[in-house]
Amino acid sequence: MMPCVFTKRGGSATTKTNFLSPTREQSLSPERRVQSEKSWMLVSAGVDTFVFQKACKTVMGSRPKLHYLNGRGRMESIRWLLAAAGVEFDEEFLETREQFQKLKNGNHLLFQQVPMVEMDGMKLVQTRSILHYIAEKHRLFGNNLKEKTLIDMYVEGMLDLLEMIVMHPFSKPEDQPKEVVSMTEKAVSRYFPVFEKILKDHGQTFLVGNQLSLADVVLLQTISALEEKTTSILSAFPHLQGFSKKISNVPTIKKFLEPSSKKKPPPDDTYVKNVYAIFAP
Ligand SMILES: N[C@@H](CCC(=O)N[C@@H](CS)C(=O)NCC(=O)O)C(=O)O
Repeated sequence: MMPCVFTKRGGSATTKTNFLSPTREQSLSPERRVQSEKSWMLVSAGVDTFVFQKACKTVMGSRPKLHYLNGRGRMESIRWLLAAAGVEFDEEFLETREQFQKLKNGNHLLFQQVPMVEMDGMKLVQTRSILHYIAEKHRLFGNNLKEKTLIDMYVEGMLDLLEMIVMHPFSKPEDQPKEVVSMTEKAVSRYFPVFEKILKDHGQTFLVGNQLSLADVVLLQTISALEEKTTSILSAFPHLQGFSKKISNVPTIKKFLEPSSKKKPPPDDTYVKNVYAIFAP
């Protein structure tokens, strides 16, 4: 990406408008000087480089912007994935019903729902589609159709579990303990044995293709959310314990697991009240 400092908005072929002094320009590295020249060539060709560079940055280079509440919900897998991919992102938190209405009125939400992620000039919605786009873009979605399908199947299984976890804080308080028992039971009898066997059978660190993928990220997110409720949930799964440790140490993920990251805390009463205030009809 060419920096925007070399030419002034509306610079024309007859006026090479340069913000840098000749001495400063001389001090540039050869690469920066080539960039400067390229900018000058664009101006000569009648292209407004300021607008051109800004457009490039907006479409391809800028940080994704996440639109959701300041809480986990359906956005949390997307945060995990972006973090795992080493992508810095910004967040615009929905705090009021009016803000949500404004997004809807502005036709920013295809189906009038969030999560919505602005990236690469698009306004992406539907959690799974967003995950697929980011995973594909950052090579976290396998190397061939078979790997992609395995990753997709594993992720769908995890998202079924995560859906229960996402909805859990909205159940009646008296039903919540029973739900935790039921989630734990589902995890240890239906889902975790599958991943334990996969890891045991192929003996590799990652679930698919011997490299980090969306499936690893979503599985770790699910394990971590369930461990918050049932600390010993992995006790019968030695391979998943090893997996959890290794994936947590992938540098990008390790950083996301640090307290200062954009990872959200478990939902509390304030978050639940906010959700009702913003979304309830
Ligand atoms: N299938 C959609 C479901 C999105 C969804 O239900 N979003 C909720 C917030 S988590 C929402 O926007 N609710 C407001 C509404 O449906 O009017 C997805 O996975 O993104």
